[in-house]
Amino acid sequence: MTSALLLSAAALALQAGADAPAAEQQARPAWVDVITVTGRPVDQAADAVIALSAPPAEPDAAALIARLPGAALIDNGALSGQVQYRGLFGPRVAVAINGQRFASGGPNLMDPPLHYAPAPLLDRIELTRGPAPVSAGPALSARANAVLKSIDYAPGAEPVFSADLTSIVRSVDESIAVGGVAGVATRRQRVQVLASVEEGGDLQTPVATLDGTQHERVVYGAGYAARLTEAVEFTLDLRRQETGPTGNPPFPMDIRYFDTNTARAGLSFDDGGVWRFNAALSHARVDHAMNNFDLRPAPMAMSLRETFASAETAALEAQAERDLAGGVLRMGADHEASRHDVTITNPANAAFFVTPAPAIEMGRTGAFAEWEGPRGGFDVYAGARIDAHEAEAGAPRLGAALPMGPRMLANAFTASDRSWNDVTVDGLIRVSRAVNDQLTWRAALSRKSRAPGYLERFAWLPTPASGGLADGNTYVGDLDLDAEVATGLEAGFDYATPRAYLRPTVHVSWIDDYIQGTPAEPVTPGVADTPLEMVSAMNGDPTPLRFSNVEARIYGLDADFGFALNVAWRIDGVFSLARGERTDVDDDLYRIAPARLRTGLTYEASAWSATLESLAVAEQTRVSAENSEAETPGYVILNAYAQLDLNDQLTLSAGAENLLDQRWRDHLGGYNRNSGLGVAVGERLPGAGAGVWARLNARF
Ligand SMILES: [Cu+2]
Repeated sequence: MTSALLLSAAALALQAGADAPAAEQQARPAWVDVITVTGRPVDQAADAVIALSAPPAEPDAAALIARLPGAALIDNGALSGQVQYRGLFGPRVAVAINGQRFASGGPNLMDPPLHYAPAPLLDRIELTRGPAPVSAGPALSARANAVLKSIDYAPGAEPVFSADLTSIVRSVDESIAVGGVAGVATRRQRVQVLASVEEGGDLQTPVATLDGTQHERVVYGAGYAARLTEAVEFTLDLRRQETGPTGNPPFPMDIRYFDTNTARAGLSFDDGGVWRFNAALSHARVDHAMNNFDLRPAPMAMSLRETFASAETAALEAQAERDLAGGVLRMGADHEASRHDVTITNPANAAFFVTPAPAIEMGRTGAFAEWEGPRGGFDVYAGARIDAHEAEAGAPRLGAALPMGPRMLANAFTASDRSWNDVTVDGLIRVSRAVNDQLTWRAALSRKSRAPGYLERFAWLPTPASGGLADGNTYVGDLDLDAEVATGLEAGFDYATPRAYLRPTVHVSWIDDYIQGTPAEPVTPGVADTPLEMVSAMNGDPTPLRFSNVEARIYGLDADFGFALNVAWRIDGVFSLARGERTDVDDDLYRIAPARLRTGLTYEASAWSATLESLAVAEQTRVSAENSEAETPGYVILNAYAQLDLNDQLTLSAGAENLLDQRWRDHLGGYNRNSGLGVAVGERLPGAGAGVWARLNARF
C-alpha cells in the first residue's frame, strides 16, 4: 500500500473512532494494568475495564507495554524487544504468553517472551502493578501476560462460527501484518485455528534508512477446549512460529531463523464444592540460527560466524483453590525443566566450532500459598513461595581449528564443578483501603528472588552473548553466583471521579546480589595478561566482564492520570521515572529508561475518537561506567491516531507517528554493530522517522 493511500485512510479516520470514557478508569482492578489492542473491553461480561486502543507502532508487543506506568521497551531489533519495568528487564520480569512461560532460544534473547506475541493475534497484555503475585512463579519484578485472541464457547448446542481478524500496515518500515483466529463453538466444545503473517523492510529514520533491519514472522496454530462434564474442562493449545531473517543491529549477529513449537494442555475441575482445581502441562522447543553475514556486510572468511542455539522447556503446574475466611485461598506447586545448547560455527571452516553454553540443564521445583480478601477494612493479599533450583553444564566441545587460548579456558571449565543448586524464598503482602468511592490507598511489601541464568553462571568463553545487554562488552559467567534478592516497598493511591483520575505510585527496591558484569580480571584490567583476556581480545573486547553479585537500589515514581475537559474532550497521561544505583560502589545501573511523560489529547464521539499524543523523554545522564554506557539527550515526539467503528464488526484505526520527523535516539535502543546499517558503528541507534499506519479489525 502506498503512503498516499495510507494518508487518505488516516485523514478519513481522523474525522471519525471510539473509546470508553475516562470515568471507567476507576473500575480497573487495583493491581493489574491492562491495555487492549483492538479497543474491546477486556471483560465484556463485567464491562469493567477501560477499552483503550493503543496504536500498534512497532511490530513488537513490548512496545505496547511501554505505554503503561513504569514500563519501557528495550529495543534490540524489530522482533527482539524486552520489557523493562521500573528499571528491571530481561529475565527479571516474568513474561508469559497465554499464561505459559518458556525459555528463550537465543543466548542474547533475540527471542524474548513477547517475540511470541504477534500483533494480529494479540488481544491484550496484562501487567501487574508492582511485583508479580507468588502464583506467577519466581520473578524479581512484575508479571506481564500476553493474552492471544481466542474463540469463546457458544451459548447453545448449535455450532456457531466466529472469527477475529486484524491487518496492519505501517509506512516507516513498509510492513504488513495480517492474521487472526477463527473457530466453531458450541456450549460444550470449541475448536479454533489461528495464523498470522508479518513482513517488514528496512526502518526509515530521519538520520538514515537502516539497512538490514527487516523482519519476517509467521505463526500458525490450533486450539481445542471441551467441557467434558459440568465440572471438568479440558484445553489444548498448539502453536508454531517461524521467524525469518530479522535485523538486530545492537548485536554482532542478526536472526536467520527461529523455529518454535509450543504446546499447552490444561485441566480444570469445579463441581461447586469446596475446592476448585486446575493443572497445566506445557512444552516448548526453540531452534535458532543467527549469523554475521546475511543481513550485514560479510567479514573475511575467517571471521564468518553462524551460531546455532536451541532451548527446550517442559513445565507442570497444579493449583487448588477454595474460599476461606471471607477471601480466597490458593495453593499450588510447579516444576519446570529446561535444556539449552549453543554452538558457534564458521560456515567457511568445518573445523571451527565451539560450544560456549554446552548441554545446560536447569530445573526448578516450587510451591506457594496465597490468600486474598477483605480483612479489618482493608483488602489484603498475602503470599509466599519456595523454590528449589538446580543447574548443570556439560563439557565444551571445540573443533580442531580453535586455537590454544579457548582450549585452555575449556579445560579449566571442564575440570571445575559445573553443578549448582539453591533454594529461594519469595513473599508479597499488599494492602489497599478504600477511603470513599473516589480514593483508595495501597501499599505493598515484597521479597522477590531470581536464580542466575545459564549464561550468567556457565558462560566459560568470553563472547558478546549476555541475554541482550548489547553494551559491546564480552561476558563470562561465574559458577559460584548467588540468586538475586530484591526487597521492595511501594505505596500509592488511586483517585477517580467521573471527571478525572490520578494513580501515582512511589517505589523503592534494594537488590542484594544483583547480577551485573564487573571486570573479569580486576588485578590488571586492560592488560591482556591472562588466557581469558587474550581470548576476549580476539573476540573484540580486551576487557571482558564477569557476571558478578553486586548491590543495587532502584527507586522511582510512576503515575497515570486523566481528566475530561468537557463531554467530548479529555487528556490522559502516563509518567514514569526510575533511578538505579549501585550501593557498593559509586555507579549507576545500566540501561535504565530516562524519565518520560506521555500525554494524549482526545476528542471522543460515539463511534469514533481521535488523539494527538506527545512523548517527552528526558536526557539520561545517570549511566553505568562499569558497562561503558553512553549518555543520551532528551527528545519530544508527536503522534496522532484515530479510531472509527464502521459497524459492530469492523473497526478502522489509523495514525501518523513522529509527525515532525524528529531525530531521536532511545536510551534503551543500544549501539550499532552493523557496519552496513547506514549509521556509524558504535553510535546509538536512531528511532523511526515520520510515517503513517492503518489497522483494520474485523469480528464475526
Ligand atoms: Cu540469536
